[in-house]
This record gives sequence, structure tokens and C-alpha cells, in this order.
Amino acid sequence: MIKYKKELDGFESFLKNYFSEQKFQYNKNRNGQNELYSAIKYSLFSGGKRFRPLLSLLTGQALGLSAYQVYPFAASVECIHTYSLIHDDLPCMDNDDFRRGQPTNHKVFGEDIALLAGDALISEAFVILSQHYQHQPYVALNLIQCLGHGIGPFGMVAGQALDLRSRQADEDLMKTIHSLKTGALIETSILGVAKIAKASEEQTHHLKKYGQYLGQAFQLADDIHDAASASQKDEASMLSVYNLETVKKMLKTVTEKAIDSLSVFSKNSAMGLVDIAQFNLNRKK
Ligand code: GRG
Repeated sequence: MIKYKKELDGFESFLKNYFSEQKFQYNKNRNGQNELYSAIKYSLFSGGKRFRPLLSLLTGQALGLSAYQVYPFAASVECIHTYSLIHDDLPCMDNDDFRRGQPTNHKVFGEDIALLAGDALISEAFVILSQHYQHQPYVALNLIQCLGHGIGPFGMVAGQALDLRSRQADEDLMKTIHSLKTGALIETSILGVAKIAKASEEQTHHLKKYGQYLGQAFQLADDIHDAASASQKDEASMLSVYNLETVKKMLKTVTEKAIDSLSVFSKNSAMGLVDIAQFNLNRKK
């Protein structure tokens, strides 16, 4: 999203700095450790869109936060997203050889190191939160709980488990799978920022609705993209229930609903959240 280059560049610098700190410099004599750090960086810096971090930053703009207040949370979300992709690609899950046009993490580093790189990214996400928000312990605790809830047995991981065991899901089950597997982290990217900003109940309620619709829209855009690129996998897709035209209409409708949920915010403050919803509507990757 070229309009938000400044925001994305700022985030990229934060993430790069964090993962190039002394503690991530490896000792050349320690084989496993240097492979682990390389595997982490390989997937973290391999051309992801940074959709969720940008979403967090734009939520911050809607709530009057500076980018610096949001970077650490956005970084922790991107660590989690990256772990989920590394693990999802493993042979015991989706068994993919390529991601973002490059060999998957386990193809380069082996299954053992890829698994550990994912594990390490989960831990690091929580270290980032506790470290960067320690001057506001209540906020830090809220963020840790919010992220843990969004990605755990009541969120993303539950969605993955359901997806693995529901090969011919009906529409209702598919919506549940998508709202957990894809939607929960998208919603968390927004709700965590509401916690940093100590947003009002009313603001949080509307942001939650926006996040739920945007999560649905993101997954529909993903299904459409997979169909167009013939990369459809053995995963729940709305295209197994509806034809392409219908799924495109559904995407447009939920995008409009997402945007309508922002009515409590001024046009100016909500502009970024409207833009990112529209970006998703038209995205090609
Ligand atoms: C807990 C192992 C585990 C998995 C969680 C996220 C996930 C579930 C699986 C990934 C499979 C997948 C492709 C889901 C559809 C939605 C999605 C997360 C797409 C990829 O996200 P993008 O488009 O990726 O933001 P980039 O490459 O831009 O970072």
C-alpha cells in the first residue's frame, strides 16, 4: 500500500532493529543456534505484505496513538503470523514447498529447525510485549492476554485444528474455521491497539465488529486469489460452496459492512481503516 509507505517503512525499521540486536547475532561455532536465527529471519523478512502490522498502525491512527506506541505490538503480531505460516507449511500440516515464491522454511532449514523457528517466534512475540510496554504494566498484561487469547485454543490454533479435521465443511463450519484461523489474529491486531489506547467500550465494540468483517473479507480475498493463481489447497474455501462471482459479491458486502462499522469515528481518523479494507477488496496477493 504505497499511500502508507512511511508507516510500513517505520515498522520495518523497528522489526529489523529488534532482530539484528546483539542477542540475535550468532556465534559461528554454534551450528544449531545460527541456523535457528537464520530460519527466523528467513521467514520474517521474505516479502510479507505486513497487512496485520499496518492494520494495527492504522487502528492507532484512528485512536490518536503515535506509530511508536504501536510498533512493538505490531511486531509481536507479525512474529505470530510468521510462526503460523512456517508451521502451516510443515509436512504434518499443509506440506507446502513454496511460500511467497520462495522455498518454505522447512525446505531450506529442515523440519526440525523450522518447527523451532516457529516456536521461537511465539516466545519472542511475548518478550517484545512485556519488554516494550513494561512502563505501563496494566497495558502490557492486557496485551499479553489479548494476543494469547487470539492465537490459542480459543482462536487461531483452534481454527487450524478444526480445518485439519473438517475436510468437507459446510458453510457454517467453514465460517467458524475462517473466523478462528484467519479472523482471530486480524481482530487481535485491532483490539490490542484499542487496549494500548485505552479505547472506550463503544469504540472497542465498533472496532471489534470492523475486525470481524475485515477478517471475513480477508479470507474471501484469499480464496479468490488462490482460485485465480490455481494454488487452491486442501483447505476450507468458500469457493467449494459458491461460484467465483458470488464469492466476489460476498467480499464486497462484508467490506462495506466493515467500513460501516467505523461510523463512530470521524472520517479523518478512520480514513486508514477504510483504505486498508478497500486495499483488501482489490488485492492481488
Ligand atoms: C497455527 C499452524 C497454525 C496455523 C494457523 C494462519 C494459518 C492458521 C494458516 C495459514 C494458512 C493460510 C494461507 C490461511 C489463510 C489466510 C492467511 C493467513 C493468509 C496469509 O496471510 P498474508 O496474505 O501473508 O497476510 P503474507 O505473505 O502477506 O504475510
